[in-house]
Amino acid sequence: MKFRFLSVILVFLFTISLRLTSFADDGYRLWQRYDLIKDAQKRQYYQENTTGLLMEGNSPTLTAARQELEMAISGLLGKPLRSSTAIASGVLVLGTPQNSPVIKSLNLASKLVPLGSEGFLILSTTVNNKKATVITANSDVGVLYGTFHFLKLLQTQQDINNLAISSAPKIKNRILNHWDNLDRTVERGYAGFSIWDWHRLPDYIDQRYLDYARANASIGINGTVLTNVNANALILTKDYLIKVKALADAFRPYGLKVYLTARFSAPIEIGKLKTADPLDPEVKTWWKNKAAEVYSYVPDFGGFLVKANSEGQPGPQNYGRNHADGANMLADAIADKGGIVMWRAFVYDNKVPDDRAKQAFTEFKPLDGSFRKNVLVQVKNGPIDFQPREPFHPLFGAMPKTPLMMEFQITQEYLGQATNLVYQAPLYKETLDADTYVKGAGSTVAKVIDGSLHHYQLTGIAGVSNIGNDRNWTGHLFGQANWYCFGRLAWDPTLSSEKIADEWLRMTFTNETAFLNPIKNLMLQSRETLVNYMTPLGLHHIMGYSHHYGPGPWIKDKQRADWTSVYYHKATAEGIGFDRTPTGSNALAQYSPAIQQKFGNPQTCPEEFLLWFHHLKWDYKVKSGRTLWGEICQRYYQGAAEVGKMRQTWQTIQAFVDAERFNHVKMLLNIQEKEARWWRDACVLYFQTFSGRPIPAGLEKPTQNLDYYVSQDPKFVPGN
Ligand code: BDP
Repeated sequence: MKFRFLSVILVFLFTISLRLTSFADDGYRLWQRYDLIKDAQKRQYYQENTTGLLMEGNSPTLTAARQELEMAISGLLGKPLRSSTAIASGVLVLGTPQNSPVIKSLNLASKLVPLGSEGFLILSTTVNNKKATVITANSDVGVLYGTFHFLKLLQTQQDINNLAISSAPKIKNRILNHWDNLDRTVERGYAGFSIWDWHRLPDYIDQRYLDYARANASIGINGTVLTNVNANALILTKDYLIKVKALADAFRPYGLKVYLTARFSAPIEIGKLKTADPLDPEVKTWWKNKAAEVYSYVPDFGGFLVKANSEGQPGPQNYGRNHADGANMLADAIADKGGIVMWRAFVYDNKVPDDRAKQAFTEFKPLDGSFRKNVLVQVKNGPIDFQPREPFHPLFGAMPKTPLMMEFQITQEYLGQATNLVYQAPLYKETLDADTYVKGAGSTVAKVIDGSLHHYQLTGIAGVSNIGNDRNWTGHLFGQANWYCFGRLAWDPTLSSEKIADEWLRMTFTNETAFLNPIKNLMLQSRETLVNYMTPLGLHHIMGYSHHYGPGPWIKDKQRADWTSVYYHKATAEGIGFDRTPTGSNALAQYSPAIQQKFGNPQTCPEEFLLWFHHLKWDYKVKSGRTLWGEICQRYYQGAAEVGKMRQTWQTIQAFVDAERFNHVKMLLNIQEKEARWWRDACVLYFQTFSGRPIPAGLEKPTQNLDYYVSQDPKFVPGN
């Protein structure tokens, strides 16, 4: 009897542990989880609307769409999706008017034409008096995008009757930039090593490559630059090009084009030429032949991304030529193949005795209009370098005759790397929605880069990837939301941060509102929280030296002044901040008069940019009525305290998340809180040495003294 009782207990415990392990989840599936919808009624409803699949084409792209639907429907609804050969009630009809006679018979041309080569249409309709859902487009890849959109409706449990969705991307080239080296280290990568396993390519096609392509297609990303902007010319040799071809072949069905970074000195390094001068005929011929070779492996190769004459990279200026000379030479080499050159404007030189924030504008503005038609100038969102907050880059309001491409950083180099939860959509939106006033009010950065303001034909947006070979892809599970939101905003910059967070959370975790509400708020607040504990009120570039991890406002006396912190905060016994008004560097003059007027006066300058543009006395009164010193302290403490609240909020949703993912985020929030307090204490103590004022009453005292924080110098920070 006793034995039986014991065995019943054992079986019970075993079952529970099985259940728990089956709930455990390492995050590999991203937002494409397709777990059974628990609500039987909802399942029934979706089943009635997905009774079969009528799809006539069988291109690799349509096959990918079919496979995705089959996998998703059987997961979400617990039943296989059968192929239909005829219209039955509730059938899904997929295809283009070219490959599907049923779709052709619906005469959708007037609706399809405006959607271009990538847009899609999802329609609830009746065919032969039978209810059907049609997913169609002008191209197979449009159908694939539509398929992912349809699946999102199921995953986020939306109504799927009466659908009349038409969607087309607002920006043409939506591209990830991988800063991945050929030895598989990733510059500023915090999620392990590179996902490109060059050693085993071309013969070994890791399942990850396909899952990567699926994930990108699901959010409309249509290009990937495989290699670091600090480029290695070897990628352009035959040994590597055959590997590049293998990746391109794997990605092609998903509409994902491959691009490479071009090292400007490649003609010397791998071509044995004496020069890389862009005007030298031999150099031109070398690149033309090289391009032809690349296209012989990858016929739909996208083109080159180039970092030139920046941070020690070679470029046209080595030969007395300018950026347009360099970009145009490469552009000519690939123009007849339809390739593009993305030429980066991230240039600054410590030998130039001018505010670093001004230098890109100074170099590029005079070149407006002198680039070839297939060149995009790729500009970082702000004029310094992916700081937690920067004003928009002044070039966005200054190059009406040159297509400008946005460069955001998805990897969190300056945003707590992969230990901090920071949802970046609000950062991206802040830049996209910023008004350049270049053609009067409403000339937003988004309208510049989507081409609508200056009628650019060629448009683009890039995100520096946060992807590595960690099981969960991005190191921090919530880093996935940044990959996701980049793709969604690249497709449609007008989407709200809130809507994107909602979609991502529903697909990644659950549709339960008791989970969604608090965690969505947590995400939406997270970026401002980080700004507060790192760089409040317009402070910038005060992080640890070189690895950029942790606080380092005391960094000075390095090989380059523009890589120190004191260059940027300019704290003295009188005050703090970088004067970029006419009494200082006058970087403000690079913006339109409306902005100059507003930002030039500390009283009207948005407080979030106060110390970006102004050097102010410690006793300067800010909007809250506090002194500047008091406000700086207040923000640092508030930021750190908010991370404590994030940690508590996460604790309240435990019931909705599997143990593995719950604990992953929980442990990282513990780390984030420690780091936020580290930033707070280090910065407040350091700035106090200038302000000479006490930490306001009511705020807890730092546990260590300043020397302790200054002596912290972690040695092996990833991504460095
Ligand atoms: C900086 C990074 C550096 C990059 C550089 C760039 O610290 O690793 O190479 O940007 O964008 O943010 O070229």
